[in-house]
Order: sequence, then structure tokens, then C-alpha cells
Amino acid sequence: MSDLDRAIAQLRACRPIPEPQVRELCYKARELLIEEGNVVGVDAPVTVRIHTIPALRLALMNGLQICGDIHGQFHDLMELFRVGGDVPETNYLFMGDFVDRGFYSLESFLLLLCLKVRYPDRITLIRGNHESRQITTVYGFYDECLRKYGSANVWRYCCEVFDYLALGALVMGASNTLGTSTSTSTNESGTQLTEEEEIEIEILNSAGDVMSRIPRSMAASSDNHETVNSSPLSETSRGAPARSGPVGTGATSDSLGSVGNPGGAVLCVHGGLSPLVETVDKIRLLDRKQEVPHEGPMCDLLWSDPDEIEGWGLSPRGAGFLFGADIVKLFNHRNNLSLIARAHQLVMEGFKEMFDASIVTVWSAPNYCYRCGNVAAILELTEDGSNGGYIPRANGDVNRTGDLLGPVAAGGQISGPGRRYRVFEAAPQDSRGMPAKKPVADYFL
Ligand SMILES: [Mn+2]
Repeated sequence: MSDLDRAIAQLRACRPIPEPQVRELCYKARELLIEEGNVVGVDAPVTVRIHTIPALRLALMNGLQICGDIHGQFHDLMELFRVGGDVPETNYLFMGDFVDRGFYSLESFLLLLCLKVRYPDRITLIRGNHESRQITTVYGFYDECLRKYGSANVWRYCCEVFDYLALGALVMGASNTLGTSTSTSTNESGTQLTEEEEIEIEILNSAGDVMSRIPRSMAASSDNHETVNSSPLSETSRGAPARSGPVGTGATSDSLGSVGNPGGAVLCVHGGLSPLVETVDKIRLLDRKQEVPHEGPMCDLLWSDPDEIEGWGLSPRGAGFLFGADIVKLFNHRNNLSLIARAHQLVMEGFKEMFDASIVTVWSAPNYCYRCGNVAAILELTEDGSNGGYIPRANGDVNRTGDLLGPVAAGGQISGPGRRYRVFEAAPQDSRGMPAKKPVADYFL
């Protein structure tokens, strides 16, 4: 067993590793991260279906799991891995805010970092607004390091890693349809779905049971945007949407089904968009290797939030901006994106699709701060090979071909990638230690 594997085992048991080992780990992580661009390219893995060999099927079923804020809730991170599948069998993309608020920022971040160094192709980490010196001194991570090591050295090593984390990720090749999941094909209303029917959204509970499925025909609904919006009933009908999809999906809000570019890439970023960033390529040109600035494009990507406004608005957070549906749709169209996945905001249902499913918030810290009572979710994207393995899509060199005359412009079928949400609750109480009674680490004594 290598030192790294030993460190992983120790951290999985929620025990901090010695300071010299943290130093070495952070050095290795930086060497790895420095090679990544500001926007990391990630492939949605091919989902293999082997119905006859259950064990193998489980190992191969999982697509890319996209996760939101963790905030030092170590035991819930373990629950997340249980629900989504373990590394390295499953690929993960974490959209930042690993630290602060929870009691185990150190163990959570170091475990993710160990996994990154051990399995670089299996795990992608992008930066959140909490991965910053200034924020961590206020919201807990700094104090936690001081308490657990007796000095700020480990905090300093971690902050140096923060400066090298990517600002975003571009998921290529996500399938428009979901492969059939492991569970029985019965949706909420008890309708048996045929395997051939295209599922756009599937929601699973933590046991992997399907809670609901939304076929593409319903999610990308026939609902004509123009007609509904111009209807005098549109305002009143907002409170009682006709469609009966589950909470969190565009099917229940005032969203009218997805209007993304089918086959387009999925952009993942912690906060959101910036008025100073019109294209994904512009993100690539930023100099990211620094503390998160107080303003400017890098700050906005980590701090902004979508909101029910037109255009841009001031953010009550004091950093970043609010941006409306028009901004998201234009950005997605211009960059040939099918969806923006972001984190940064607590949503009680664990995920929330907005603006005709052009953007989704994913939140992965259940019972946030150990008292919010929310559930958490992770978003799975797959490439299931049912279309011969390939679908028309952006090749990463987005916005260079001028090829925006896809199905959207042509007035054809409009749809986003197949999305599987795994919803989970906080880890059971008996899996947690008592943080207050945890003995002080003795490395420094
Ligand atoms: Mn955040």
C-alpha cells in the first residue's frame, strides 16, 4: 500500500493526516492542477448496460456525477460517495465550496485532494468562492486547521492549492437520453415506461429507486413558449403548473421544458456568469493563479447567481452579479451549450432547474450547517451509446465554427441532455463522531 493509499484510508476514517504529508500532497496536487486549463474538459463516460451480471452492471452503470457544495460535511460526503458510487469506479466533478461551515473541512478537502492526485482522470475539482484565504479566515476552515494542527501551516498549504483550482469544466458528449437505470421502470403515476421511450429527467432516491421519470416529450414539452407567455392566464397559472413533474425540475416551476442546444456541452461553474465573459473561450484567457479577486470576471464566475430578473442585477452578496434567463439563454446559444450546471445556492430539494432548464443549481450538502433540513442532490450525465454512441455536439472548440444553425435555429426538437438526479439525505447520526468531543490532534505536541 502506497503512502497515498494509506492517507486515503486514514482520511476516509475522518482522521487528519500528519502535517508533512499534507505538505507533500498539496505540492503534488499543485503540480497536477497547474497543467489544467481554466476550463477543464471532461467526458461524460459511456454507460455500459449489462443486465445479466448485476455486480458488473453496478460497477459500470455510473456516468459522471456532478456535485455542488460540500462545506466540510465529511459524513455527508461519505454518503454522497455511497449514493453516487465510489472513486475510482465512478467519475466525479465537484463544483467547489469544499470547506467552511461544517466541522470537517480539513478531512473533506484533503480526501478529495488525495483522490485527485491518486486518480487524476476520475475526479475534477473546480474552485468555489470559499476556496479563498479571505473567506476561510471568516467561515471556519482557518480556525479548524489551527485547532487540528496548532499552526496555520496546513491552511496555508491548502490555500496555495486553491489558487490553482480550475474555474470551470466543460462536459462533452452527454447523452440526450438516459440509459435505463437499475430500478424498475415505473414512474410516479405508475405508468410503465418502455425502454425505448426517451427519458429526459430521472430522479432517484438514495437507495437508487426511481422516484420519478420525465419523458422527453413531457419535459421538452410541446408547450409552446410564445403561446403560454402571451396567454392572459399565464400569470395565474404559474401557481399551479399543469405539468406534474417532481420538485426541482423545470416541469413543475414556471419553466417550460428545456430549450438548450441538444448535444451541446454542459458548462460547470461554481457561481454563474459574468457581464465581462461572453464566451467560454474568454474564461480560458484569465490568469487564475491568484487569490479570488473582489471583482472582475474570475470573481463573478465564483460568486454570481441566476435570478428571476431581466439582464444583470446587483448581488446582495456584495460580490458577483445576478443574471436573468435572457443572459443564460444567449450565453448557451452563443457557446453551443445545452446546460449550465452550478452550485453556490442552498436549494431545499437538492437541485433546481431554472429558465427552461437552461441552468441548474446542484446542492450537495444535506441538512446544511446541520440545521437547514434540506436534502442534497448530485447530477449524473451519461453517454449511453444508444445513438450509436455519438450525437451532434460541441467539440470543445466552441463558438468557432459558426455552426449555430442546429435544431434550435432550425425550429426542430429542442432539448437538453438526459439528467439523472440522485437525491440523498444527511448521513445517519450514528455514523458521525461528536465533533465537540473530538480529541485535539497531537501531531504538534
Ligand atoms: Mn458558494
